Amino acid sequence: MKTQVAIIGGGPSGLLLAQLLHTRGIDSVVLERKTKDYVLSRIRAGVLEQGLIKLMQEAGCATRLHAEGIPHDGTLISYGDEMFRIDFTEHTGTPVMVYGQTEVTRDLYEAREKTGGKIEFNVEDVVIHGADTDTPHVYYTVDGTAHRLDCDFVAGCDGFHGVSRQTIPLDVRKEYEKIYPFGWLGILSETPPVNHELIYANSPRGFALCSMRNENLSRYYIQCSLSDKPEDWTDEAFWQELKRRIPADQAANLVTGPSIEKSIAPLRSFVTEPMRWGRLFLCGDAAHIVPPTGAKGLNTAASDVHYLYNGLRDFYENNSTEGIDTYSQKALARVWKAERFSWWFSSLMHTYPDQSEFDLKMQVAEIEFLRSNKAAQKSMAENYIGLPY
Ligand code: FAS
Ligand code: PHB
Repeated sequence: MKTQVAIIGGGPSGLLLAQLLHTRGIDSVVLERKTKDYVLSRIRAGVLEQGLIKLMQEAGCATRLHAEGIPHDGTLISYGDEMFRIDFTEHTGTPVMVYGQTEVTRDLYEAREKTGGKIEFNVEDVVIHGADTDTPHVYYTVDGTAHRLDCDFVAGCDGFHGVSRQTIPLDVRKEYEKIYPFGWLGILSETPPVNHELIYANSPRGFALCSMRNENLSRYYIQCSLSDKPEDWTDEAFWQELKRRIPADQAANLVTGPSIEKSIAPLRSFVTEPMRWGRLFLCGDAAHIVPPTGAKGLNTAASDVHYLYNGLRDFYENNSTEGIDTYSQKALARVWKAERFSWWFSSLMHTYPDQSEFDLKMQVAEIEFLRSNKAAQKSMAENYIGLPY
C-alpha cells in the first residue's frame, strides 16, 4: 500500500492531522493499535483552547463542538474556604470551551468515515523503517497478516507509550522528565456540576478539581497517592474527601451520585527533543506530556498538528521544505511554554510529601499574589486560554 503521510496513532492528534491533510487533498493512512470503541472509552481532557477549535473548524469537524460545547469566560481558584476568579474576558477577551476529548475524537472519527479516509484498527508489530531516508515505510500486522505501507512522511501520533519516539536513535534524542509524587483520582458522574465554572482547589489535604462535560455530567479529580488504586476508593469516600477540599459553601452545593468512570492518572512533565528525525515527525503525547493541571495536553498536541499540517502543505503545494525544516523548533518553542505553565500551576495547587512549612508559606503567598494582582491574573489567563501559535 502507498500513501503520502503514514500516521501512527488514531487518537486526537493523528485524526486531526489526517482530516486537515484531507481538506488539502493530501492522502494519509491512520494506523491505530486499539479498536475505535476502546479509543472512545478513554476519559481524558475536557478544556479546549481557541487554537484547537479553529483547527477543528478548518477540518470541517466543529459543528457539534459549537452546538454542545460550553464556553467558559473564567475559572475559579480556591484555598481553604477562600475563592477568587480568573476572568478570561477581562484579561484576554477570549474564552475556553468545555467539550470532552472523547467528543472531539468521536467527531474526528465520524468525519474520517464520512470522507472515506483509511484507518486500520487493531494494528500490531508496527515498525517504522527508513525514516532517515527518502523512502520511509511502515511494517505492521493485522490479525497476524503482515502489511507494508510506503509513504513520503511518517507522523508519530501514537502517544507516550507508542513506537514512534523509540524509533529516533538515543544518540539523537534528548529527554527531559519530572515525575510528580502523586496522581489524580478522577471520576465521572451523571450529576449537575457543583459550579458553572471549574474550581481548582488547593487544600491542606491535597488538590481537587471540579470540572464538567455538560449540565448533567460532571468530572471531579482529587490528588491521591501514587500507590492508590481506583478500587481503594468507594464513591462515598471520594465524595467525602472532595467536600473536605473545596470551600464549605461549594461543598454544600455538591450533588453526589454513583461514578460511571473512575481512574487514576500519574502526573508527569516530559519533553523529547528533537520532534523530527528525517521524515519522521512526532506530535502530541508521543513527544511531550504535561500534568493535566493546566489543561494543556490535548491543546499542545493540537498546536503540534498545526505546525506539521502547515509544513506538509508547504511541501506538497509549494514544493518548499521551510515548514517541515522548522517544525521541531516551532513546536518545541510552544511546548516548553505549556510545560512551564503546567508545572507552575501544579506546583501552586498540590501538596508535596516533602513540603516544608516555608514551602507552604510560599504557596500561600503566591496564591495571595495571584488573588490580589491583576498582572499575575493576566499572565495566568493568557497561558490558560492558550498562547498564540
Ligand atoms: P493519545 O495517547 O490520545 O493517542 C495516541 C493513540 O496512538 C492511541 O489511540 C493509542 O492506542 C495509539 N497507539 C499507541 N501505540 C501505537 C502503536 N504502536 N501503533 C498504533 N497505534 C498506537 N489532558 C488534559 O488537558 N486534561 C486531562 O484531564 C487529561 N487527562 C489525561 C488522563 C490520562 C490518563 C492521559 C494519558 C492523558 C490525559 N490528558 C489530559 C492529556 C491528553 O489529553 C493527551 O494530551 C492527549 O490524549 C494527546 O493526544 P495524542 O497525542 O493523540 O495521544
Ligand atoms: C477535565 O475536565 O477533565 C479537566 C479540566 C481541566 C483540567 C484537567 C482536566 O485542568
